[in-house]
Amino acid sequence: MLDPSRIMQRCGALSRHSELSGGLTRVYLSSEQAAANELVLGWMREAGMQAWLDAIGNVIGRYEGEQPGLPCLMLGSHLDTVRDAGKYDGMLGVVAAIECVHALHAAGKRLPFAIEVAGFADEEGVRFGSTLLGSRAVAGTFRRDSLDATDKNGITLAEAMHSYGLDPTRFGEAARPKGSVLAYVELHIEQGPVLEAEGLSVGVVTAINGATRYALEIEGLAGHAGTVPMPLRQDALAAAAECVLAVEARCGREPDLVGTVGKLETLPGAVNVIPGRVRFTLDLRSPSDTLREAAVADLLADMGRVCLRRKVVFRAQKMHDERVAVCAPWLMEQIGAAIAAEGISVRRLPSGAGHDGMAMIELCDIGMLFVRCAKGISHNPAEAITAIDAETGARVLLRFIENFQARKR
Ligand code: HGY
Ligand code: MN
Ligand code: MN
Repeated sequence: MLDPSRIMQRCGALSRHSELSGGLTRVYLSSEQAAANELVLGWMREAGMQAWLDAIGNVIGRYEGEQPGLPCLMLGSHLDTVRDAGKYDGMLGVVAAIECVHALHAAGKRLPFAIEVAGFADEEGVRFGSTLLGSRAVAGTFRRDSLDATDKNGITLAEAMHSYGLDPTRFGEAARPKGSVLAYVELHIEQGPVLEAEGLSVGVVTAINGATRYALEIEGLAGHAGTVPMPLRQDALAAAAECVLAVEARCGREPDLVGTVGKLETLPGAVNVIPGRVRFTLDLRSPSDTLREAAVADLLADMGRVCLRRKVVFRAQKMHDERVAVCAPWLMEQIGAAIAAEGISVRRLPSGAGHDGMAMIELCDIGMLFVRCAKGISHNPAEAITAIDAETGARVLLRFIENFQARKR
């Protein structure tokens, strides 16, 4: 009853709604996201669900249980992407979940709980810097001051919501009451090499690594590249370069720590001007919150010292900070049982990548099912999966759903 070619075709269809010609970039509250949402709403309705856009811009589909109004098992993932993204990060989880509901509906099957599929609107946090905005609203942890965050054009989240047709003052309406969601379970590509290296198509996630993001700025003194002697320079980019290498050195010291400077902007950005200002980002992850917090403290101190020595000003603004999100053992068991029933050995593994479960854990227990992706490549247009693995993932998810036993939290 599951149609893997439809899963692959739908991920392809979604990838065509992009601001990037020849590639995939779809950010929160963009016209591209509005177009992609329309596709997903239609697929949800075809699968027998009521479907709507919630107060923060998530796409939600609901398939009633044996009687209307029952608490739901929530599935899904995110529909926004990074810049120049692959077509499966996020989208596969939404499309595969819809495929499972489609199969239940085609078989006229109703379960002792409702099923909801969420297409979260902003997991990547590319447009406004902070992340998980859609899932935080559902979990009831969305912070009002997030509405003041601005994008690269100075548009605030509140203004973007208005232009999108949403009332920013009503974001609270997306929040779910405790108990209305029995569990949140997300199917997602692994975005790492483990499953492929071990010849496995699927795996059970144990925990989602903690993550910290900072927006950093160094202010030096712009000057004439031809006239200012080297010892007199306050070169913001040279200082930033030392900071970037400090990230690499500090994180390279610990196996359970990764640090990335993903974005760096040099101003004014002319070949013959000493850079007066640099804005850059820091992304730090670890399965240990203690390790991550220590690394953040060390790096901010190191960067401060570099800037002091170079007589430039250092500014740091925390944009995101999420502790490790541990998947519930009872959900890991039920997902594992569904994998074993397919004759696949059950591999448990942590997620180095962040996911909406980091927000949803405030509302309910969370579980994740990983699907193998080629060479573990992700956040890259080369991201790829096979139709067979897409089908296996959907088959395991459907078996998990049909055997799901709710637990009290
Ligand atoms: O950054 C992450 O780990 C996720 O893709 N948002
Ligand atoms: Mn991602
Ligand atoms: Mn993702």
